[in-house]
Formats: sequence, C-alpha cells, structure tokens
Amino acid sequence: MLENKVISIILGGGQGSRLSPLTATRSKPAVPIAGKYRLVDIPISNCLNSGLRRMFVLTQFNSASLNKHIKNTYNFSFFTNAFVDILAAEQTPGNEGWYQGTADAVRQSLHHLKQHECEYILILSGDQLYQMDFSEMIKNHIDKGAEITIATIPCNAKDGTSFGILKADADLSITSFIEKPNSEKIIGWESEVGPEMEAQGRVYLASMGIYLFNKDVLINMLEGNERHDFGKQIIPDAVGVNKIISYQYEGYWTDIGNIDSFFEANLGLTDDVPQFNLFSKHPIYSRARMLPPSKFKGTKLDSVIIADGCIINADEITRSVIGIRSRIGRGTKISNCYVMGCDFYQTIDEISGISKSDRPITGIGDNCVIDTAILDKNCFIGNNVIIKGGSHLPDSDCATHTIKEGIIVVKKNAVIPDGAVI
Ligand code: ADQ
Ligand code: ADP
Repeated sequence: MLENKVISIILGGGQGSRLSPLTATRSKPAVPIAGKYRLVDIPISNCLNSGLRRMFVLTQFNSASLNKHIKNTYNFSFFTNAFVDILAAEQTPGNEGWYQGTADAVRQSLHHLKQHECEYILILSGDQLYQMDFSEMIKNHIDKGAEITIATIPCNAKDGTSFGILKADADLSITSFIEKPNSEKIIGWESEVGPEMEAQGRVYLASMGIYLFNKDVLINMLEGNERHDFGKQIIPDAVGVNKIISYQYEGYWTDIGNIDSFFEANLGLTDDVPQFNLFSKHPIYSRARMLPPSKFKGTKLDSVIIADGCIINADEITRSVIGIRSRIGRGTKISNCYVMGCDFYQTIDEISGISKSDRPITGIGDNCVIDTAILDKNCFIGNNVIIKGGSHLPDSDCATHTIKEGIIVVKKNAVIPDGAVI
C-alpha cells in the first residue's frame, strides 16, 4: 500500500513576495483560488486522489487562516494513519530563523519526518495548478530502481528560462541539469520529446519541481551540509552521482507563483473547456462551509464561475470568478475579474446602519465598472466606483491597491469610497 510507503512534503512558499499583496496577511498556501479553495488544496487533493494520505505543509509563517483551513478540512478518522500537518519555520536551539530555501525547509523538517515510517518522500510545490496521479510516478520509480525521480514536462524556449531544464538518455536517466538557463544558455538543451510536443515547439524538458526521493538518499543529501535549494544545488549536484529518472507528464500544469499567472490561472477556469478541470471525477477537496445557494437578480452572466453564498444583482458579469459570500449591487458591470468574496455576512440591520454612514457595505456597490482586477476578501467597494486595469498602467502600490502587470489588486479589507476611480 502506497499509503504506508510515502510521505509528501508540500513546499508552501518562501516569503510570498511575488504574490503580494495577497500574501500580506496570510501565508501563501492559504491564498484563495477558484472562488472557494485555497492554493494548498491543489497538491493535497492530488495526493489524496493518488492514495497518499500523510503530508506535511512547510510554510514560512503560520497564519490563522491556514491553520483553520487545514484543521476544518482535512479531518481524518481515528482508524487511519492519515494526517496533514503544517510545519512553519521555527526557531530551535540549532537554528535561528526562516527557511533559507526549499532544501533547507525540508532539512529543518527532517526531525518531524523521521518519526514516521516510510520509504519514499514526495516533494511538491505549493503553487502549481495541475491534476496528476502520483501513484504512476511512484510505481515507475520503484520499477526502474531509481533513487530520485523528477517529474518533467516539455516546454518551449521562452518558458524554459523560468525552469530547471534537463536531458535524459534513452532509459530516461537524467544526464544533465541546468537551473533556469537564460535565452542564450538554453540553446543545445533540446530533448527528444515525441512528435506531438515537437510540433508545438515544446522541445525542452522542464523540471516541474516535483521530486520523489528514496528516504535515506534524501536524508544523506541534506544532513550536515549547507546546500539550501533543490533546483540550484541539490539536484545539479546529484546528477552523475545518484540514479535520477525523468517521469514525463503531458497534461495541464502551470506554475502560479506571481500575480499575472495567478490571475490567468483563475480566469482560465471560465473557458468553455478549461485546461484545469474542476468538474473531474477526482475532487478538489476544500472546507465544507454549509453556505446557502447563490441568488441572482437581473444579471447577464457569460463565462463565469460563482461560488456559494453570493447575493448578486449586477447587470453583467463576464469572464470572471466570483468567490464565496460575494455581494454585488445593481447596475454593476464586472469583466475579467477574480473577486475572492467575503468571510462574513452583514445583517440587514448592519447594512441599513452602514448606509447612513460613510463606509460602504461589504462587497461591491451599485453602478460600478470593474475590469481586469483581483479583489481580495472583505473589500468594501462603494457605489459608482470605476476600477479598470490594463497593460498601459505602470506598476504601483498604495494603501488600498497594488498594480502589477496591468492587473489591479484591491487589498484585503480595503475601503473604496463612492465614486472613486482607479
Ligand atoms: P521555482 O518555482 O522558481 O523553481 P522555488 O522558488 O525554489 O523554485 O520554489 C519551489 C516551491 O517551493 C514553491 O512552491 C515555493 O513557494 C516553495 N518555496 C520556496 N522557498 C521556500 C522556503 N524557503 N520554504 C518553503 N517553501 C519554499 C523550482 C525548481 C525548478 C523547476 C520549477 C518548476 O527549482 O527547477 O523547474 O520549480 O516550477
Ligand atoms: P483569509 O481567508 O483572508 O486568509 P482568514 O481565514 O484568516 O482570512 O479570516 C477569515 C475568517 O475570519 C472567517 O472565517 C471569519 O470567521 C473571520 N472574520 C474576518 N473578518 C470578520 C468580520 N468582520 N466579522 C466576522 N468574522 C470575520
């Protein structure tokens, strides 16, 4: 049984600066995605759907939302050895601070890991959107007698500069590896990837940052040295020393480490046939919130995902993801937006009290126009507000919002008064 042989480690993020301001008050694994999930639900669900039930989530700082989410979602029966445990960077007598990198994060967690029996350690990134059956990769690893398996995906030259690129021999043993080569250095790193991938120009084999290690090999590699990063140090150093196998994956996979890719990954879910299929036989697990069904009045919807518990009176919503408990007022038009929703409802009394004061009620008011934006949770957007992103806008940051690559990110709890134009 795989369940007893493998422990998964989910790398829950460095300081999360590329996803800021979404990571300003929460750890990266807790960032909401697709209207009702959190980033960490993706790798956890992939593990559960692959029959792997023991995992650690490594994160730089512990946030209340991450703890609550994990505690309320992944509740296993007393009669299994299953667990999802969060390990936040901690000060111990032997170590003073943050995880110095991905390998250092795993090194600092070894004392927890060693308490559990297992033969293999599966290391996963916490910021990728994909659905993969790890049991096939593990079987392949065992059949081939590998010490390390790296999941790989064919990519084109432009994308290749953001990834570890490798070459493998006819037996799929990895013979060379280079971390994030620039556009000159990548020349010559082409691989045989099959005619279909070649036709798409995807001739470079990229590391997906998904590694399967024999437990003893991993412990030997990490203990007693200063190599802090898998991509930059541990993997390149192991090539030619350990038996490393490439496991090629050709399904949908995307890295969602920055605002632009996070935005596209969310909006991509509204496509006619989305590359990431939420409507699959293999569920994405998340917290069951017991919210009421969403309610609409007079709204024209086109390519929209709407989570539970929303009250929507908007005029039009196009190519957008609308998160839990969103409230959107009359006459409002929303396009190309990820609205994360709200953590709470206001009562009718609260709403009528607020309408007499200066602060808008939660959600989005009447007659607003919002385009190319991410609205973090619990925003208070007044009436007649215009928020229009676009590639002409320079990057900037202020108290209520940040602009990155033309996408306006309204910060959590931001109050945008009536008539504001961003
Ligand atoms: P990157 O994704 O750029 O490349 P990295 O920044 O090290 O590598 O992140 C890997 C994962 O670890 C991410 O989920 C990240 O959030 C997390 N992480 C980073 N620092 C961490 C820390 N200190 N503590 C805990 N978690 C941390 C890697 C490989 C490439 C490969 C790409 C594929 O190095 O070879 O091609 O992944 O995306
Ligand atoms: P995030 O999802 O942004 O990471 P948290 O999960 O930490 O944030 O916060 C969400 C929780 O906080 C909700 O479950 C809710 O109970 C609580 N909460 C936040 N703001 C309010 C509020 N104004 N009134 C009631 N509950 C709130």
